[in-house]
Amino acid sequence: MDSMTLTIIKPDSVASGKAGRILAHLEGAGFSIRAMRMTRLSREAAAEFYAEHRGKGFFEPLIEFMTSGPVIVAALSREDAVAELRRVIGATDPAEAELSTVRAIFAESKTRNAIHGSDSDNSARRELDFFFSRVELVQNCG
Ligand code: 3AN
Repeated sequence: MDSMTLTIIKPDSVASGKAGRILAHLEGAGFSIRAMRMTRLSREAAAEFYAEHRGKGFFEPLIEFMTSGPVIVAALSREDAVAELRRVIGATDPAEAELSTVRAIFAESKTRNAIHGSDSDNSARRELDFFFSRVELVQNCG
């Protein structure tokens, strides 16, 4: 059965004109786009989204980067969506990401790493709720 996960096409991808190719890559990997929006994260929104990383060394650079320009947030569905998206995205550090993963192809560094994918079913639920209303998600899945 299909499940859902959340992706963010990060500011580096949008600014360098890679958003369309990344979304095409995800569709090619079997994901359906169920909801999607372009937005610019406020500092408050980014800090809340990444609350679990507060206090870590990379937190400030991460918030700085994620608020540096527009992002595209999307709800994606397919079978085993969370794990499959993580696999298709590749490792956090693009230098360690497997060939043909999104980060191996499109990312520059550990921070400017092109894309986000929820890391568990619980995170996916929280992150989908963070960006999309239940009504939006249910309507678009009918
Ligand atoms: P992922 O996006 O691979 O799930 P997370 O959720 O652990 O990674 O971290 C969130 C974001 O924080 C990453 N996408 C990356 O941009 C940044 N990040 C994580 N670890 C580091 C690190 N050691 N150095 C720099 N940035 C990091």
